[in-house]
Amino acid sequence: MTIVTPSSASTSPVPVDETLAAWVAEIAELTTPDRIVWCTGSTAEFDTLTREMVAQGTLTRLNAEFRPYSFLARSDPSDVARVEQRTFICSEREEDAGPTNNWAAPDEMRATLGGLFAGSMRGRTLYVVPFAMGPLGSPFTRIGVELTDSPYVVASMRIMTRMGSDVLARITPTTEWVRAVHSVGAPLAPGEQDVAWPSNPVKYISHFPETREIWSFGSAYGGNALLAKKSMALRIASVMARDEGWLAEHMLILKATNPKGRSMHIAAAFPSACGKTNFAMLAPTIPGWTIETIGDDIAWLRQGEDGRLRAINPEAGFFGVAPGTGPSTNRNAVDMLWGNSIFTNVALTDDGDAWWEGLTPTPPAHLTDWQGNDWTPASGTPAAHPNSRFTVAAAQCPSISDDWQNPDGVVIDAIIFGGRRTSNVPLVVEARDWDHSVFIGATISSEQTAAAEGTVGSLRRDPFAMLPFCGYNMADYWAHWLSFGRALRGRGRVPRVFQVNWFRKGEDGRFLWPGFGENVRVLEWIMDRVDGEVGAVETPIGYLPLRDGIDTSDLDLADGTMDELFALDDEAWLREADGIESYFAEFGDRVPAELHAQLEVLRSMLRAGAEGS
Ligand code: GTP
Ligand code: SPV
Ligand code: MN
Repeated sequence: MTIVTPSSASTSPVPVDETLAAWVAEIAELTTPDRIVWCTGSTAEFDTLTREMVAQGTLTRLNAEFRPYSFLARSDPSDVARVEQRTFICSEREEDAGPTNNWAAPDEMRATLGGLFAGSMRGRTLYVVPFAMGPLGSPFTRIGVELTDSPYVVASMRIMTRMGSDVLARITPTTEWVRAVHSVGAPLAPGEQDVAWPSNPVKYISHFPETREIWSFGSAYGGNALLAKKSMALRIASVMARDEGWLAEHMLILKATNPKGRSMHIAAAFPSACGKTNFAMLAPTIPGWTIETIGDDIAWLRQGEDGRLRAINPEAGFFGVAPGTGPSTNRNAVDMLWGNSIFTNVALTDDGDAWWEGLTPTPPAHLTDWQGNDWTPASGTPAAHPNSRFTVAAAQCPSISDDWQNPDGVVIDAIIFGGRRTSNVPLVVEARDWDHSVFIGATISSEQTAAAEGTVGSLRRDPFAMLPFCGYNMADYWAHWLSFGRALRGRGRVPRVFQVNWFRKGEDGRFLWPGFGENVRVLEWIMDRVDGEVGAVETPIGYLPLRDGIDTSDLDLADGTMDELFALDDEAWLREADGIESYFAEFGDRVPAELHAQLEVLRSMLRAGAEGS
């Protein structure tokens, strides 16, 4: 850790690019921190930071007997999730942000932020965090620098990204890098006692896509504050990708190998807290299958030299949902969390370990809940916050693939879109062709989760699982996907596309499908379809498995469950079609003609079906 005063910002451990040094000095002048630290990314630095946070009360060290080198952070109760209403895309023109983003004029936003950031780091340290998204040296990789006054952010960024001196050394006058500024917005007066989780009720998560800048104020929660992740690797990167002909997506990447030894790589987009981490680490229930993990949240995809679709996981760690993670749902995640982990807003056991709903079949008799209160099973509230999270290095995952850092990425054979739908959407359906795939992605709706502020359970459109993360007009993003497919078709192979829904419920309100490790049964069908080994039934919404097309042997399903999972209600789908028409209308004439055409195909097939029956 190199400590320098604001006036000598260039005295860093490695030579610093002059533009970077000047920018750090400029931000320091605005935010007036007491000191500046250039982060090296070393283990010693991480150790110092976490010790300081323990002393300060931000972190509690977990009992090393159960969870070595691990910590619990309790956030302010008002700073537990992404704040979509406070997230802005400040493009020059409002129409370039589109109707699904909050827009603010760049000049106005700069003026607002200038006021908020003035003196905002007083009494604190400004950390300079150089980071790479993607393996160093890969053609996919992009660099950024986050300036933050939160040591929690620094420690998390060290786990989640490749961070420190190696990245700093790569920043030269010709390097393109993303500028990201973050402040918790809680300056300290001289001698003022700090709180455990400083934050500010006023929050702004602002993006300037044209200048590739990010300014985040008031929150230290992951998605609002680890700016490499959603802000850079999705919102800013989606704009870079549009301009440069690639894709930045909210997708996991996995490698599946079937008992015949056939392997495929699959990328899947599910909305926040809809199962990406779990699917990426799936422990198959059918013998002979192997699933390996490449990424659990973000994928960057491009056409390789060979014309094939290739993808990397730009991250280096997992910031995963804790509740629901247990030995029977996600064994790999439980095992990877043996140590070296930061837990945020989970409960604390009396012997100093972490606990959350779903970790064990029954809760301990007594806990300290995520807000630091006594808790017993009779309390009637969750002990861990529903959006409590773990932060852990990807390398600790037992199912991590040898290829997870392959600089050339892995070849993607199939893409899956998913969502959380109580009704209507079948367990799995295959798209007819690329245009239909984009139509499916564009019209996905999903029930909202605790990952963002809002009403949990309310159904909303979440196109490509990118609603909160697309840095430009969503209709232009659909057009970009269409043209990306044309480019693939021109030179290589277009991956097959599927939609899944693990969350359909029966009349009793229970999930019809067992999910988790049993999802391998759906993967099996998908792989067999890609290889042309099984037939399908054509329906208005795409190709469905033949009767008994999904292997359900040894599954304890109630009679008629598979019929319910695939039941197609034409009337309900005609209403969906009306909903899609109104949705498209929100984007005016920017909606690609191909998508209107797909809507008409859907309608006419539904009407023909309704007449035929
Ligand atoms: P983000 O990190 O927010 O992007 O979420 P994610 O998509 O990685 O979601 P994650 O895998 O963490 O799952 C979120 C919640 O859904 C957890 O509580 C899981 O236990 C639950 N879940 C995941 N897969 C399944 C499944 O197949 N069936 C059911 N019923 N629940 C699931
Ligand atoms: C999500 O909300 O989709 C996440 C968690 O992956 S966060 O990084 O906080 O956005
Ligand atoms: Mn996510």
